[in-house]
Amino acid sequence: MKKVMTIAGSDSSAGAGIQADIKTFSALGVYGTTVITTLTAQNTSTISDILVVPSKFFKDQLVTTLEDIKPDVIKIGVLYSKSIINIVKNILKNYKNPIVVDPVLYSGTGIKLLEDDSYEQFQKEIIPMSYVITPNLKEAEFISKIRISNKRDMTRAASAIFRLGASNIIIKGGHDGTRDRNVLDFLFKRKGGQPEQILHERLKIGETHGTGCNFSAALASFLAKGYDISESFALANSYVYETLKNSIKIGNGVLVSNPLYHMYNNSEKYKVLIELQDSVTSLEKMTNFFQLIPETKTNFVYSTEKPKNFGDVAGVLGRITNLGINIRTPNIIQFGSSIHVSNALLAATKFNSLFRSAINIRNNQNIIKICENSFRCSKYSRRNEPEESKKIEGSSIKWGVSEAFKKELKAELVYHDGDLGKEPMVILFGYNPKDVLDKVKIILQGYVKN
Ligand code: PXL
Repeated sequence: MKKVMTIAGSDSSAGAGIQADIKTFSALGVYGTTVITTLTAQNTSTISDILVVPSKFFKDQLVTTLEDIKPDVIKIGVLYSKSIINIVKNILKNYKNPIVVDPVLYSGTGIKLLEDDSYEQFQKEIIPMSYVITPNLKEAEFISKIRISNKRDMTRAASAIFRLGASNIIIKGGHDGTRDRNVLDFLFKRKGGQPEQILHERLKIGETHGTGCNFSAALASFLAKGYDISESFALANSYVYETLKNSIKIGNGVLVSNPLYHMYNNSEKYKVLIELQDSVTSLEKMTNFFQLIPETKTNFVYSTEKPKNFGDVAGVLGRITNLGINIRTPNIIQFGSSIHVSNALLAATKFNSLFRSAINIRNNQNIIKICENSFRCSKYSRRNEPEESKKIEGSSIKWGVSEAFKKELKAELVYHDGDLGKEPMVILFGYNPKDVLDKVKIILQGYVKN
């Protein structure tokens, strides 16, 4: 496994600093070691106190960790004091792998994270060690002493920072405080050429906490994995854009960016796909299931926890059909592939948030009789649907399922008897696909006997 060391401050609110770094390293599959410079007492609105780690102990952390675990890349964040800067410089002076320097001067909430009299030392000792330095616009202005209001200023600022000894410079446009629709980030490379730029639409989420740390930690991770500086810039940029889009409201202050979003989201979605696939396979093997497939065919869906929209509901692409007694499934299970049954499930979750799976089956008198004897059922009539709802594709079922649950909050099954040109239908709900399959089996047992 590739290894990245972060030398940075601890953030008790866990949005920035060491905590942001370790989340980012873990999400991107590299091993992170953490050498702590300062402890901050912090929340999403302010930093109330800062404790600088005693120099001797700081040095012990750095030396002991480095002796044993050799990082492929080192990331430097908050250093805070002259004494820490000097230790970092002395210990790392012969270190050959890339060093990513995030020149943190202030917290997003405006608290100083580098002592006034330490900046000179930082500029003299740390900037020249950097393989890449990642200032935001304000930091780039401070370091270069150039006010940046256009691309020419930006290029002049980069030249000034190169003169201080940086090898590559990434200037992040996200914090520029303007109302520009888009955000531009630039990579200036030591070897020259036009700067590389990446443009994103500005997210309307206000100030966020942790983004700068996530970016430099992601950059360090991609460099450690062997991507070059341009590739790492692009990859870190797109990663951070996602973490920003999925920022979370964790306290009363600013939003906190969410570097674990990809991991949670993808692993949960993966589990949903596997479980649904398993149950679809079992369904294919149920000898008599073909008798329950309606004219308009069946879909079988399963959602992530608390689904927000179709994108969170997996289903069978192209539906489950039958050819005579044989069940046919295209064997492609995808998120967003069902409209009607997903809509039914999304409506049902508003009344019972534990429902995550659903299937639609044929509605005839025998089936309804068995259902009414076995489950809590509720019924709606499509004839009562308001005109406005009829006009929107896919909204009938949402309306109907909601009506049915309003009548019977504990329903496990909802049906309607059709309308002109609309086939009558039964929709079964369950906590997971196996739960739905068990209900299907009960119906099938009664039905086949008949
Ligand atoms: O986002 C910069 C930063 C870095 N490190 C620590 C911080 C902050 C911002 O608050 O607290 C420890």
